[in-house]
Amino acid sequence: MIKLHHLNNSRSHRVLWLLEELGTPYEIVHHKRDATTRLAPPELKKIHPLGKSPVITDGTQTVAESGAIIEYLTKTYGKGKFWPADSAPNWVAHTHWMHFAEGSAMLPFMLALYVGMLGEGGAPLKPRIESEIANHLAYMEETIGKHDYFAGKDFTAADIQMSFILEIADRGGRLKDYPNLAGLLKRLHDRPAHQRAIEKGGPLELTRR
Ligand SMILES: N[C@@H](CCC(=O)N[C@@H](CS)C(=O)NCC(=O)O)C(=O)O
Repeated sequence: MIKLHHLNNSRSHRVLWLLEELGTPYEIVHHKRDATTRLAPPELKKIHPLGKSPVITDGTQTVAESGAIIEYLTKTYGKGKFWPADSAPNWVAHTHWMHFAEGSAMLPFMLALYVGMLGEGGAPLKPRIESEIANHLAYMEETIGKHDYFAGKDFTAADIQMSFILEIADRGGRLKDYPNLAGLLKRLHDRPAHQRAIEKGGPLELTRR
């Protein structure tokens, strides 16, 4: 049985959502962030050395890193759903967006979070961070202007992986300048599986950055 180690208000929401989309049996183990530090509880280190979420176990397998988990679950249990075949015309685009979320787009948002903690001391870095956030969001906006979902006309795993970037941008009030992305986020929220994931894992209350 698949076991998802779910941390409240975290990237594990996307794995929970995927599991609901796939309709495959799974179990959630809830972990709670420390109220002051916002860090994961130490027991997560017993599951994986990084002590972060998401992480899943499935029989003898332990898989960490959201992109790897999403690929593992989709390929093992998806029966061809949500993951374009290697020969499909949108396979390259899908691979790009699967990696872009954590490999490119998250970095300026993480910098905004940490540099924001420096107060005035971080001020010299802010214009560069803001221009990088705008650079990434504008590219995403242009893509969704061409087709409804990141990898083309159909919803795929890449939309789940990219959704966390949309959520963070939305909490920071940034999506008002990107109507295509705001429309996509609404379409994603409207999916019944997304709503079930929120019911089971709790609302996504993310730190503003
Ligand atoms: N790139 C990793 C990031 C994992 C990660 O940093 N998770 C955060 C939650 S969003 C976490 O566990 N933070 C708690 C901590 O670092 O103690 C992924 O996408 O899975």
